[in-house]
Amino acid sequence: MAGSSSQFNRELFEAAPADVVERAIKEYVACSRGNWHPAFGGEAIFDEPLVGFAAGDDSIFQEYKAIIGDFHLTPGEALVRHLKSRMGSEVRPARVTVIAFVLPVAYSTRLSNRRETVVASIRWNYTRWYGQEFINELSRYLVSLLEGLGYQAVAPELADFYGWKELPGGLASNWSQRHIAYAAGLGTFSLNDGLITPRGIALRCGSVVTDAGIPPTPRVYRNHVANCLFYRGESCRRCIERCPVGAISEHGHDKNKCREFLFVRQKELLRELGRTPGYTGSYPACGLCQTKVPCEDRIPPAAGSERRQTA
Ligand code: B12
Ligand code: SF4
Ligand code: SF4
Repeated sequence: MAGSSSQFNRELFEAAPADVVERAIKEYVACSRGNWHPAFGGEAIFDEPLVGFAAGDDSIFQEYKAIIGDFHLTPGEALVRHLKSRMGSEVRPARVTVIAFVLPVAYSTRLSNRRETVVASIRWNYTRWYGQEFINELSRYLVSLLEGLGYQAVAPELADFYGWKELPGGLASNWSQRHIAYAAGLGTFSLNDGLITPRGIALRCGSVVTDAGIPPTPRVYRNHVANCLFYRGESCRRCIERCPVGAISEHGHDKNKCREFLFVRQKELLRELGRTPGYTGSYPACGLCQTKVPCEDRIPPAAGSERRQTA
């Protein structure tokens, strides 16, 4: 009777698909050991996630081809590529939905990074390392959940078609998680490029594309930089001041400078500071511009009501 029980689950899913997916993601984040910092007594890597949905035929995905580049995939293109690699032939799904999730970095990690001025804290580095492994695990879980219900699903960042392009302004992937999260109503961009959500800018994010129909989340923000104080004309420069290499200015974020710091200069600095390679783990991080800033854990309130981050 496996068929009828999966039919039953599918009926439950179809009655409230957004609620089922949001709950599944939140429960997975709350319960999975993958969301434990192995080196810090099993403390959580991420807090409760935000979840949003976008329709695959939303015109914003075509706009991204102009904003980012022609190589940036629409959700439909991502799913078609996935189906082609699975079935060998071109299958066009009748509907396409993107599920986007934002994982806010836990308080203890943000606090540790607030204290840093030169390189990231070890907790922040381990969040880049184990946190990304957890995002991959969560994405695979979501895919198998949807496939178990009889839908097609793919996590584009884990697919063989995922890649980057080296543009003059810096690296750009063919599946930008922040742009996907923006399309799914989860936040806006900022002066330092980071996505600012109701849970702040100190986060990591991910997404899955499926042929299940899920109503889209409305985009409530005035424009694509509405959550950043600088673009609201409130003269915030905190992320500029936090960057150890001057990669942020009133003209925005210099990705090449940031990247050079992350992958080259930082190594020398860590040696000078006497830190072993284990300090960064498998991937160097930084994120000083995402901590001890007014947008760290919230959409910053208007001037006058701002609570300055201490410690
Ligand atoms: C390449 C990359 C980098 C590069 C370049 C960063 C960049 N800005 O693109 C380097 C190595 C420098 C880097 C550094 C970091 N990264 Co990085 N990186 C990526 C990666 C792999 C791809 C990003 C990408 O392709 N962007 C595409 C380009 C075109 O986007 P963009 O230039 O930012 O977009 C601008 C324009 O589109 C513009 N825009 C103009 N007009 C319009 C109109 C509309 C309507 C819209 C929507 C936008 C728009 O707005 C944007 C902001 O200015 C993603 C993972 C992924 N697959 O998405 C992670 C990712 C962006 N990185 C992340 C993080 C956390 C970091 C670091 C903090 C390192 C760390 N872990 O400690 C730093 C932060 C640097 C910074 N201030 O952004 C997070 C983002 C978290 C956040 N709050 O935004 C991501 C999403 C990883 C993840 N899975 O969570 N990263
Ligand atoms: S620190 Fe200020 S200027 Fe920088 S992203 Fe946050 S709100 Fe915008
Ligand atoms: S991640 Fe570090 S180097 Fe890059 S912009 Fe932010 S503070 Fe500067």
